[in-house]
Amino acid sequence: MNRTTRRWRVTMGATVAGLGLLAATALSAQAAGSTLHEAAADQGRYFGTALAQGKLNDTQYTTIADREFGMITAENEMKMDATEPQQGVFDYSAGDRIVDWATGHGKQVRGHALAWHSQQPGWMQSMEGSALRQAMLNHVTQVATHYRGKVYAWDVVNEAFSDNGDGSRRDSNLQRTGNDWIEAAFEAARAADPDAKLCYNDYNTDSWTNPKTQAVYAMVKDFRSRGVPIDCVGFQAHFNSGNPVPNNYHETLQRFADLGVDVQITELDIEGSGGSQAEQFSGVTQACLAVERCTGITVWGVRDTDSWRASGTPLLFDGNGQKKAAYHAVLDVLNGGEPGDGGSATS
Ligand code: 9MR
Repeated sequence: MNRTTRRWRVTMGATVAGLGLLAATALSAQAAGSTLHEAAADQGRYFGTALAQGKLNDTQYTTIADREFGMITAENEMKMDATEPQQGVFDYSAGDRIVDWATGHGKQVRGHALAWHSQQPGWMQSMEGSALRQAMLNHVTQVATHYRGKVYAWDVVNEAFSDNGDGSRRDSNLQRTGNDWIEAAFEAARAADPDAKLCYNDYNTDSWTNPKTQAVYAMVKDFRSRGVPIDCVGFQAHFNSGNPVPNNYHETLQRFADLGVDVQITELDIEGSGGSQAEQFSGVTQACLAVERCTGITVWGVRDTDSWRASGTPLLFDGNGQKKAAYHAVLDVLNGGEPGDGGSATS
């Protein structure tokens, strides 16, 4: 029974018992999910955030994170430069701190990210060819093995497509090792951690008509048809006025889900403020709820001041840890039970 049903029954029961309208209203309010995590869980979804290990001593930060979120992504601590600072020398201290905090507070973890052109350690940046391919595969194997059993889903490969409008792969040292580097990374991740969901994660893949979206779709379709192990696609969802939530966002999520993969919103933030920001956050939330295989939403930070683009105030809590209009809008949609059409979310 979801919250909507329960609210209905609580309200009916209260009326029948003659408790009166006020009491019924109070019970109804109590029954709705009062946090993002709770309300999302009632919809069979998770609601998560990125955390930075350097802020785990900030009690305002951890209090909000503990109360509101059920899924944790390490903002930087599990990336290649953090986990393999020297070739063959692995450092899991910062990543472990995030994972320990998450599991200690009953949360799940999204792993981010095993293979990426960016945030490579210096030694890897200067590598190429088969030596780089081997080093990348060893990295994927070692890190996925270290975190085996602790990670719900991995961003196995991050941001491998270009933004130049022709749907091509992004040029990088990894891409130059051969077009099959992505599937090789997925195979290595599956062998190392058979139980984690393996995701491809990217940005600017929100509009169904964007050539980059189409190119990622074609890759996922190809992987599915050839049995390359891929379970999910992550949509980063970094929006601002120049890159608003598209009208066809729901269609994009649904088309990917129809390939037989889960879809997840992995790094959501929307620059702006007030009602217009709140409306866009609602639209994204509605779009996810409208797609059965959209398994959860992660926002990319806790307070506006924690954001990688803090000046755009793109998150759900202000710099004082107060809930913004966007927070209430997301919570209302999660509690609404009747998903709307994400296509209504325009900026
Ligand atoms: O939020 C992250 C920021 O602290 C780092 O400096 C930055 C370095 O590239 O990465 C940010 O996170 C990125 C994520 O890992 C991948 N998608 C884009 C995110 C925002 O830049």
